Amino acid sequence: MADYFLNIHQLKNYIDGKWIEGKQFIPVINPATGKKIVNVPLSSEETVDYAVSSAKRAQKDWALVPAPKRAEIIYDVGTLLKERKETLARLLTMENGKILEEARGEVQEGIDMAFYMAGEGRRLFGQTTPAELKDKFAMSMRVPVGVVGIITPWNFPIAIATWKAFPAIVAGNAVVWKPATETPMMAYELAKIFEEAGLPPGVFNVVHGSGAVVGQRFVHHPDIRVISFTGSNETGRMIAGECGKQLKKVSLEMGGKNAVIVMDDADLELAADGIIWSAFGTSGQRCTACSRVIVHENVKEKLEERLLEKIATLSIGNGLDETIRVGPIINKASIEKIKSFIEIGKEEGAKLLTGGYELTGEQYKNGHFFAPTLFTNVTANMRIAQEEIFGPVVSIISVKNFTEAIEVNNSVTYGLSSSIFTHDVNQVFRATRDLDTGIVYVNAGTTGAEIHLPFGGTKGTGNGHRDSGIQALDVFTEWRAVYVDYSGKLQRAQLDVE
Ligand code: UN1
Repeated sequence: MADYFLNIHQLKNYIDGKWIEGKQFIPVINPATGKKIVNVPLSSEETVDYAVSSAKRAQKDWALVPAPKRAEIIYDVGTLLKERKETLARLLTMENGKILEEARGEVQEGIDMAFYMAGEGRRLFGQTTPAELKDKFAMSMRVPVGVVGIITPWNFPIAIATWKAFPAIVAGNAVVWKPATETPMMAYELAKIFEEAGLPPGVFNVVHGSGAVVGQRFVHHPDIRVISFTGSNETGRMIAGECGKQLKKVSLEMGGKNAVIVMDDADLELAADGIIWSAFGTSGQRCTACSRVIVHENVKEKLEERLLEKIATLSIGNGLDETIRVGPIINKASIEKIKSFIEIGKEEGAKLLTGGYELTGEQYKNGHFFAPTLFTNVTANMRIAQEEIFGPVVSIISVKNFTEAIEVNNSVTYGLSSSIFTHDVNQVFRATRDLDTGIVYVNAGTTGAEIHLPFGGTKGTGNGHRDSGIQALDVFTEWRAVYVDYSGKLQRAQLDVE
């Protein structure tokens, strides 16, 4: 792997099929070791404008390529991703920190998305429907929107980009992508793959840089007709406000405060495994991470014992070491945010069961690591139970019954993922009806969404759109209604009723 970096010290933007040098740069730091990986450009508004004009030009021809042919390129992209899975996973661990096993899983999401969307090239179904007049044909069809702006976070640097870019491209759009500056290597690799797969220049473009410059320009550029964003609630609201003024379509996915509910009939061993995996996997830095456990009071203590036993076995360190179960936190600012929530939890009167501190020993000194943390005796309205911490911190809230469990789950402003552990079939169906989240799991943790189902949530998690699944196509296409009158005379809808 060391050799890999000898040739690249500085990443470039990928625009119109060309690699464009940047002018200003910031370093990309491995969060486990503190070592610099590469420099990433901080691009200007002019660079965005260049990318958008290239995309606009390329999109005209791309939209005329038959969808099954467009999809063949996505299929080839999937094949290349599959061939390079291990290299990509290692790079991903280096730039993001997630353990290798999870990094492989994330690359696999991209591979799955490629093959799924490649199939969509031969579907992209519209509807035919009877017309109300004689000798008249009616149908609806999807048409591309034009140039799509994609803004993605550092916590899933490749999977989320594929959820957005692949459906957009299969549907006949051109893409301009701003990856997170913390994790630009996946963008570099994906651009190379698109180039090798033979995607025409300008259909897929990468512009590195900050949200304040590149992201802002995406939002304001009149020729970007759709913004698909995953990131913080605060930024998402700003984007939505601006896009609203411009009547620009915008799809937002902005995190969660996801809970696992454990009822008193649950398999506690399984529930504890589900909680550990979804709370401390990716060090809790997932939109879908479990950050609340809502437990029936009868089994609270037993569950806590099991969680403590399991936490004690978690090895923390550099994710490239295959024995490690929990990797680093992305950067110092995130560590500070997590620490501040530990203080808030204590002040609010929650009891710290384990963790609550940054790891500082010799092996941790150059990176950013935080101990898996459990708070108990938390009440539903405490800030630690309401706000997204984005780290390995779980709040345990005890409840008296099922109804209260559902109420507590739904008491947050987010609505991404939820889970219930129970064997009672009535509770299972009530929960799937009443949990106010876009994703519901039964007898599994809150993470692990599959790419052929819609991903997204209710309330403050989004604005009604979904990533991945067939539903992603609704973000990247307009519906067109088409009427063909073959009667040879003027027929007037709604008037010629006889
Ligand atoms: C995210 O955290 O933004 O369901 C995405 C999951 C993953 C995707 C998470 N498949 O946890």
